Amino acid sequence: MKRTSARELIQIEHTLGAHNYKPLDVVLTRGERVWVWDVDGNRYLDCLSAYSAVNQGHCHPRIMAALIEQAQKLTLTSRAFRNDQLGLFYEELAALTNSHKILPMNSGAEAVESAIKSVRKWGYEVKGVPANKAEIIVCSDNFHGRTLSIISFSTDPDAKTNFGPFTPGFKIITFGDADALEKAITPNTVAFMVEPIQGEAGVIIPPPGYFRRVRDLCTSRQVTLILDEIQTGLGRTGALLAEQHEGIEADVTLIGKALSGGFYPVSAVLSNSDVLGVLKPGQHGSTFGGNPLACAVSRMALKVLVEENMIENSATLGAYFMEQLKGIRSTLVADVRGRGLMLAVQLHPEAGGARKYCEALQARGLLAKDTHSHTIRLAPPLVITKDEIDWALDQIAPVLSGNV
Ligand code: IF1
Repeated sequence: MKRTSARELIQIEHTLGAHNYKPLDVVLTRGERVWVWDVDGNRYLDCLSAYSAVNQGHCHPRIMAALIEQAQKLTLTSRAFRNDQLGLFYEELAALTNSHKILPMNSGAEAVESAIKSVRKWGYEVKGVPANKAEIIVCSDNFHGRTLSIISFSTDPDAKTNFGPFTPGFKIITFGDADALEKAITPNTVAFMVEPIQGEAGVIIPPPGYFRRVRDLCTSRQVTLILDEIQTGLGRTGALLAEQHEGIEADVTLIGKALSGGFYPVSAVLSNSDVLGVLKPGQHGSTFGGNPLACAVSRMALKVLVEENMIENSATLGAYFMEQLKGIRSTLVADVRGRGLMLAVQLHPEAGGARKYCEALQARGLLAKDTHSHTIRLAPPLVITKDEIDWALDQIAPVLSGNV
């Protein structure tokens, strides 16, 4: 069978594809655990994990087996009928996350949009906010997805410019400033939606005690606390949910990405009974939401995450990785930060931008993504071993020492 070369495949993508990404010119064809291979047989350590959708490692055999077994039985019924996987998915996910109600969706953005709709409805029907006056508070430098309502409250010009007119009803405050939240809350505020750690903004860690105060403010002012754990959740930060580092529980938690181990788009809104309890038949839905294939894959993705100690591995080896990164002597590095295996190396502007260092790492067999120009994100699958981290460090150290 004729093999299409990397150059030909890149050219086809350039000609026929919308240019909404600027990917590294590496054409991947196979993945296993932390390793991926390109069409020319070169091996790379994946330090992006598909933006934390492949926490369990590429093509995890047990999740693959669950996918194949379910795909041979029943893939989709719509929610007009019931299936034998959804209830079990609910039961196992609710037990793992201490949730009382679950809404299954597909993409992360759909989970975010579903939470916005539900919490507005809760505001009108339970809290008593006047019609169409609901306010949701979000943070600057947020990333919650790419749909029109979500980019309506983005502060990133690239994500927002020339997509108007926008959805009203959102207030923007500074991340990490609990006083700003207290000032922004009004009687019409129905929710505060925030990432526990801001991912796309460059792995921004909140100040100690911030989320404790946020939790108390939301409770005392009857404001729903929505934590977007689509990227931070499911072991990425060294805990099942990043909120656990803060010692709090959200009222509504959003998960996605690794909920399927990278095999299938699956997301979910996890809630106390109040918020999702407002949804009645016909008021919300999705063709693929809660389908048996998604549920079977997710059940196994959660099972292996816990049974194979990936969360503990993320905590232990994430701390080791960060300690070793901080030990690299480099005039280029302004900061090293993160939690668990959600790490970032921020370069000084004089370094000339993170992209060229990612390209240098690619040449050494390590795939990483830059964000916000000067930051290299490092987020390998949670199954990584210490030896593989040491190998990664052997590639990163010389690159950060300026030999690019
Ligand atoms: C892209 C990064 C971006 C997310 C959080 C919701 C969503 C995401 C915290 C939406 C998705 C992805 C989207 C992808 C690149 C990546 C990303 F932060 F992970 F790096 F963009 F900021 N909440 N993040 O991180 O989930 O609808 O994509 O399933 O759009 O370029 P989705």
